[in-house]
Amino acid sequence: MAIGIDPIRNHLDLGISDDVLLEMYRTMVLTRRVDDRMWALNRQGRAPFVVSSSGHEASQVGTAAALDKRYDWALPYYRDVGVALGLGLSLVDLFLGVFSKESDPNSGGRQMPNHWSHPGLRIFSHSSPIGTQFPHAAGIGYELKRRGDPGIVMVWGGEGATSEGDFHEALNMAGTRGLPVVFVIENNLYAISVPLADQVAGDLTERARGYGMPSESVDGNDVLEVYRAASEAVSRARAGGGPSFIECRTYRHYAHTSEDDDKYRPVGEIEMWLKRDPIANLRQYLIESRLLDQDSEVAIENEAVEALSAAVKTAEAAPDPTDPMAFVYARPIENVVPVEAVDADPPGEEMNMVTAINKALHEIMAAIPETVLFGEDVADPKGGVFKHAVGLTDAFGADRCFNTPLAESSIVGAAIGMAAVGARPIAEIQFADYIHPAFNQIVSEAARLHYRSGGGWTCPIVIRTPYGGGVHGALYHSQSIEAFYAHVPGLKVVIPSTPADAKGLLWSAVEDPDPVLVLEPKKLYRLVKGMVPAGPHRVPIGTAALRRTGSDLTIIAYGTMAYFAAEASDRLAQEGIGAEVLDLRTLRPLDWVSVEAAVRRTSKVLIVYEDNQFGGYGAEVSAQIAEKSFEWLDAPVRRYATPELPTFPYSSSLEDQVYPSVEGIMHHSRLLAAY
Ligand SMILES: Cc1ncc(C[n+]2csc(CCOP(=O)(O)OP(=O)(O)O)c2C)c(N)n1
Repeated sequence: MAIGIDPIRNHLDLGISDDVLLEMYRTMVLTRRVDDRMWALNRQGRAPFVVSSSGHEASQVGTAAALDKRYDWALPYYRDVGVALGLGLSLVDLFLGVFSKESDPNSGGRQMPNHWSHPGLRIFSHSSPIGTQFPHAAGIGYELKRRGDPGIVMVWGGEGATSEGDFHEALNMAGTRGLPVVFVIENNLYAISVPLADQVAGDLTERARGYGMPSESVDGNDVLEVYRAASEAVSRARAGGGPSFIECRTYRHYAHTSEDDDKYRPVGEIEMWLKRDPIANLRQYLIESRLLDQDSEVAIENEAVEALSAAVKTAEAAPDPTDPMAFVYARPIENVVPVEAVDADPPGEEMNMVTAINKALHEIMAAIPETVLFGEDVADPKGGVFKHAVGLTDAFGADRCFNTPLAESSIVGAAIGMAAVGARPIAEIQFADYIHPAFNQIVSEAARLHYRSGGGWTCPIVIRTPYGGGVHGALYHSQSIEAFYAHVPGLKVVIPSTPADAKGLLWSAVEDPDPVLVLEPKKLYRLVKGMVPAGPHRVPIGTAALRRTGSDLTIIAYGTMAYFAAEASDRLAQEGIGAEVLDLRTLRPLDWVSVEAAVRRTSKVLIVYEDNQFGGYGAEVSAQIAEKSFEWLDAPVRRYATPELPTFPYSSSLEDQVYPSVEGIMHHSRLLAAY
């Protein structure tokens, strides 16, 4: 038999009615015609960028058809025109994306075409970094399972994506937790120009089997075979049988995108695969099954072309987006009232910072049932390496406070997915030094989600992590990472320096619709004590606190350095130097009005931070003061930070020389006061 569909097997045996099969055929034809039209529009200069889907139709339409549109969630990748159409994305919506229009439901013209997002269809926002969608799918699956939701998740990618760490982390998480996720890989033999042999050692399905899930490879050009595998996997997931992996072996007919010269495929290969065209396969089957004749075939083609022309016309005429600044944050924050009075310790019970965090987590999780806390070693009986999570698993159950595999990217990625389906995840990175594998998920995904989906999705996740030095933690338990993340629009970054603030900022972070990175100065965990109010206590994000007053200079600091600065101020007062201390508490957004008011009050500013000085957060504060408040200054802005070191050395005799100290702050303050 020249074509790929086994004539003995019948679609009815697979539970596909004649009408449904014809509908699948229609969607496959439409997908092909969309691709043709996109290429034509590109050549005419009307569509700047095309991602081609031709050849993948059976893999896409066959998998999407296995989903229950009432409940299930989908994370298609950029090539998945057939998935998007199969799930109900309208042609107009698709072309609004191609023409990057204001009403483009995917991104309001912010992302390239084919970066799908449609909350109404439960299609979660897709971005460009390869593989980042897999942990999102695991997170969605986790939350659906936890809630007993009837839905399951399907996530798609190319075979190149299976080399990314996120792919492996997500499969591992799905495997260890038995999550209802179906992983579909459309193996078209090339990742742009890189052939399969240079991409994958061994067999794709073995990769998945290693994570403890059923895994099979199917002819991706045979829509019935694809559907059979997908519906089995979907049923298994829905019945509580956990994740599955499906490799669809297929081929893309044209170049990777309109930017690709396509000069890497051997002569004859394309022609060989064209003979296995998935649409021709299904057409032949339909004809043999007497479900399609020449007239109906022509009618389906004409229908597709007419619908396309109408959609292109409507979409192209739609208004362009106008405001590039919209949607950076779901809740933009800008403090407008400067802090003038010293922040008094609130009434409450005295405790250290780590106890305050533990109590806050207990209260928050009791008050907000959507909260879920997870990370490495957080579950009872360990309760976190700093003991801040003790009792949470016992109090709220093993599904609300749980250990994850040791894989930071998927910790954050899963949080993003959980939040997409209504959870309020509190993800923990055990030490800030180990947050870097999650940089992509934090910066490219969480921080950009609201913006890139034109406000379609929020990302209310909290990422807590202990950071900073002065604890003999050496190079990999001492890092200050705030500058990397405070640089990123879309993220909020907070750092408490008192037990009350640790609780209050955490509470505000959990309730905020944007991703919030909470950096906890671990040196202060047991060093600082203070009064902490019982019950809900919120410290507004974006508002600094005045810790000390003084008219000779202002010390701007945060975290441990704010604590040190307060002590330095007390000792300087005995020398007759009045040093005001402004504790920023939030690094992004910066409480500029309070900084500006402080500059006007004292006209001299010392910025203290324990990161290395060059390019640190203090550089930004200093630059803003120089730009906006220059006339108020009586001396150059001074910075006191760590010298240019790759973090603090282990030996006390070395670390003590370079870790910023109370004496150091006093020294710099004296110089500034005398200027
Ligand atoms: C992390 C990352 N690295 C590189 C790229 C550039 N890039 C875009 S598509 C692509 C190939 C992806 O191949 P595959 O996953 O097999 O999917 P296909 O495009 O073949 O469908 C590459 C390298 C990217 N988008 N993201």
